[in-house]
Amino acid sequence: MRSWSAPNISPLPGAGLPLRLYDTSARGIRETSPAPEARMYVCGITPYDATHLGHANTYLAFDLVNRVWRDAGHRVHFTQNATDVDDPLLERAEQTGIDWRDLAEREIELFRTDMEALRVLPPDEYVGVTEVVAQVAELIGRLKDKGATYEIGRDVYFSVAAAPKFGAVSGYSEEQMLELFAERGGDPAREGKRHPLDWLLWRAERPGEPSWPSDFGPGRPGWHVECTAIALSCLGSGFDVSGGGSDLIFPHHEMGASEGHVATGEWPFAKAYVHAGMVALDGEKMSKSRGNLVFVSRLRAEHDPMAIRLALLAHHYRADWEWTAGQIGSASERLARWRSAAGLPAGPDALPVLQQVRERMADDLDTPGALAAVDAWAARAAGGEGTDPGAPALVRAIADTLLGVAL
Ligand code: 5CA
Ligand code: ZN
Repeated sequence: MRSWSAPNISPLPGAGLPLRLYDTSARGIRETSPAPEARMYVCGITPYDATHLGHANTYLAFDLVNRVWRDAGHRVHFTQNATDVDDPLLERAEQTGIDWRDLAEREIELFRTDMEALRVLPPDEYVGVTEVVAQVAELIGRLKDKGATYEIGRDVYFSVAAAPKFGAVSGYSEEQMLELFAERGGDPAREGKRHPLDWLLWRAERPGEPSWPSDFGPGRPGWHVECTAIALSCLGSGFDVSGGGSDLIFPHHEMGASEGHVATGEWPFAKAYVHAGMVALDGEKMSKSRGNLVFVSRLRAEHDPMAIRLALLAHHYRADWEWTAGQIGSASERLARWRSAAGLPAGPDALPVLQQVRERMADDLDTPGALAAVDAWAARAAGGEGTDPGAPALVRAIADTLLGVAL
């Protein structure tokens, strides 16, 4: 499908540093060492409601990965899906009387507008699952050929017993896995399963539900296998970063990694699994199912999108944090201070700021540290320090290129 428009990026002098990121599967910070072309897959939205600040926070984190890699001289091959057919989407469509296709299209379009406003670099491939059902079915066929699947009625399941690396991504105990699987769309108690953690690959057609033809009969893809199929076809296995929010660690990324492994015989499926923290509102994770949401589109009606971006960047991407109304006010004030300083005819030398921002960002995307470096420069410039006429333009370029904030 159509992606969204790319913002301009100003070039920076010199080259950025190698990016270190916390890799969930390594349980520590590791240097990413991509080939000249870095490959990243970021799980996209299930488009049954508008983009909320939690989504935006997650997509900004991976936008920073993209920007830091580019600054370090890499080309970036970036793929994202949209889960445009799935139970929650079909349920919402049913409740609201809107055709599920129209609902998905409308929310995907709003998501594009939100991403554009927040200056998130677009993926090279933005893939709706409904566009690639045949490819997903083909991957399920490969898993079947490896003896990793079985059927309950006409539904096809992946057998966890066929996955030797299962557990390597999350490191969770079986007890934790069972709890999370039940919470996050799994069906541990279904009758006929060989193991409670076996997961659905293909859901056979049910009356009134959309379906596509396949070798296993008409139906639609299960959740995890869609991302595995899209990542494999666009990026191949062994890509650099698989990304999403921390609620995707298990089951989604765990199960996807095993599918990729069993289908290709190659491990790891992704070299690093990177997860953003959860944004909460009123003490609970912001989620479409709970309905405790702050929509990016609504916030945009009243605030500069660059202030929204700065409000999110003020938190480290891996932190879990709670949105409060005051944060947009502080971010707007910061934006005003930066704009005012970056509009001065001169300021203190900004090359040290470039070095500091590069160092902070390469260190597991330390955005609070990066913002502090720009704050310090802006305060000095506002105090009349420095006579470098090129400094304000360089600070604008740093904010733009590395932080995605247009001043
Ligand atoms: N379509 C699937 C991924 S294939 C999905 O999880 N969609 S989603 O719309 O529920 O979430 C989209 C992304 O936003 C995921 O990476 C998810 O981890 C992240 N996300 C959802 N809620 C929050 C939240 N409250 N805070 C931070 N990130 C969130
Ligand atoms: Zn996904």
